[in-house]
Amino acid sequence: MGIHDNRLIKAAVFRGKGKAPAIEDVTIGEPRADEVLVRVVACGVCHTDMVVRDQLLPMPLPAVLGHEGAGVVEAVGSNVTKVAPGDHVVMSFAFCGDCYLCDSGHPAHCANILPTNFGGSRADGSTGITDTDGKPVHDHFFAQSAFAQYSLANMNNVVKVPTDLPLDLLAPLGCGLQTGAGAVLNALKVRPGSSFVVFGTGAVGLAAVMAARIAGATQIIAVDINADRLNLAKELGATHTINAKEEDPVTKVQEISVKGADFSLEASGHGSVLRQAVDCLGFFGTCGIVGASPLGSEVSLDINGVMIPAKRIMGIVQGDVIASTFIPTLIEYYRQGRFPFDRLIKHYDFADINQAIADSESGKTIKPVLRIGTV
Ligand code: CXF
Ligand code: ZN
Repeated sequence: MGIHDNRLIKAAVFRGKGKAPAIEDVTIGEPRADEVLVRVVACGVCHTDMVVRDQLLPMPLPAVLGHEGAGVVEAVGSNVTKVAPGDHVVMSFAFCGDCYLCDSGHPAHCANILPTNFGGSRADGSTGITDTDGKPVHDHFFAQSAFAQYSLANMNNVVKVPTDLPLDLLAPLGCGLQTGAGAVLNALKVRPGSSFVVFGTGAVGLAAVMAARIAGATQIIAVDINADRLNLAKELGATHTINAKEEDPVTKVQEISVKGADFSLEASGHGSVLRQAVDCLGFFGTCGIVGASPLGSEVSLDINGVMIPAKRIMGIVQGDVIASTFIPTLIEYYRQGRFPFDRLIKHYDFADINQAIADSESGKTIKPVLRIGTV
């Protein structure tokens, strides 16, 4: 399907705090000089979409969400040279490209990460989407708003991908999967022979398990309260699992690792779990935080229990990766059978977006991916 002359497309519009989206007819504008118009083929559903729907991370509504989009480049602005019409792309997170953090190779920790991803518009306040009443709809969520047939991405956040792999497989690489894998391989730099514990076995946590095996960790411990997911974690590389409903994970990790864990990753978004992820570390152990919590969430720590064993706590956004190099690496691991992330995915029609969201929230589906268009 080509874009209609009047640029009328379908998009899932989130109109109120906590409310389910509805698919509406909206109009999308032309790409600006630094933008890429992408015909969206698929988009993953990530926990952060729900966090924003519920306004726990505020973004102005009504808005088109969706930030694990993948599709085919339809048109590019005059400054864009890295992709051309017809290219297959995965869209990832937005960053300003101008601040000292972007300059030092940490675009996921960009000083403008909140306005560029959650501002609900371009930097100048304009949106590319209007509803049937002619009113602007907030967009540019993660510079994509990909729960829609077309997306206005930025040249910064499109990653060219091979055309022989399906876009409805590759879509979630742009957020959840690179977050878990990047945390292990890039931020924590889990060492061969080390012990690694992940708290939370959603898409991020399971990506971390697969990455810990790639990194050569010899103890890979998955903690959750969902027995099915713990079984899947074992199939994907966990050497041990702990059901936190049945056993105390801190005691159990200390028993398994003897000296305490070298690395832990908090991927559940709960403060009480973060405390466990710190408590289970050994001397010089590092705990990474990737679970998104409501703004203002706090946790208490045993100060001497952190200081004396020289524990480290590391905040990690999007695995602190450069998406344009890390996503192709994950694709190579997939081809080699070392990162079988297809095991996490269940596909839904775009029209069933609310079922996909419900199945994600109930834990029935690990990574819902919406099929929005064809190649
Ligand atoms: C977010 C979490 C908050 C900062 C930006 C990235 N996660 C994406 O799903
Ligand atoms: Zn996400």
